[in-house]
Amino acid sequence: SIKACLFDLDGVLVDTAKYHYLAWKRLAAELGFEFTERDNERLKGVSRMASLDILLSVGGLELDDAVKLELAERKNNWYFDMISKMDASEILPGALEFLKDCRENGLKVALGSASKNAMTILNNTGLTPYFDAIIDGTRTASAKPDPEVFTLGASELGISPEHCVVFEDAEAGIEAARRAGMRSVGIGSPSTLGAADLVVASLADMTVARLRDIAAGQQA
Ligand code: G16
Ligand code: MG
Repeated sequence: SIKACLFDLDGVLVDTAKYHYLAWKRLAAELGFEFTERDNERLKGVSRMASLDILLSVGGLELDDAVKLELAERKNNWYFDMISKMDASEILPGALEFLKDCRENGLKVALGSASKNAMTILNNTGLTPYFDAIIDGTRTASAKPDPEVFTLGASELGISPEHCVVFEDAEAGIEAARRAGMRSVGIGSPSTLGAADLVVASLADMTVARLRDIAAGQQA
């Protein structure tokens, strides 16, 4: 049976990907090359420094660690300015309703995000009170597809992995759920998230009743 839901943040509950993209694009422009929306797809769910490495490879640049840290900080300052202006209107369709549905049905709720800015986003959008546990990029050593972020979330909730479902928009996140021994629901397209137990276009297509049907179906 399902006792807990663990949510990725960016791309599942809020659309911060567009702000990450604007900030990375600006950094690329300052470094003298173009960074397309298609390039940006490769950064989804990836940590800040790993994202920078991908961006620099697009521009054919190799820089030393001190310079890279400075560039990542510059990008994060622009990004932080943008997320500082976020409010509840930027919660993705169906997300708030599904979080409420989970709580009303007695399911535990955790966040499992790679972002070090997760608390700012949760507070500005008013989502913080919906979570029993919050695991973000400030609390983990290994990034997805390593299962750490979800394993830590489940243990903080006191629920064993086989009773957990992960909601993710990134392939690396679905793989992290699998390695954690948890079920997963992909938010997006089956072409990239085919490894998930179920794929839906958005949380607007999700209810706790439907989640329980799927879990029951898998046991049969
Ligand atoms: C998010 C985004 C990634 C971003 C990462 C780190 O992860 O999907 O694009 O690079 O966080 O973010 P920050 O620079 O704020 O620490 P998630 O796991 O919420 O999808
Ligand atoms: Mg994501």
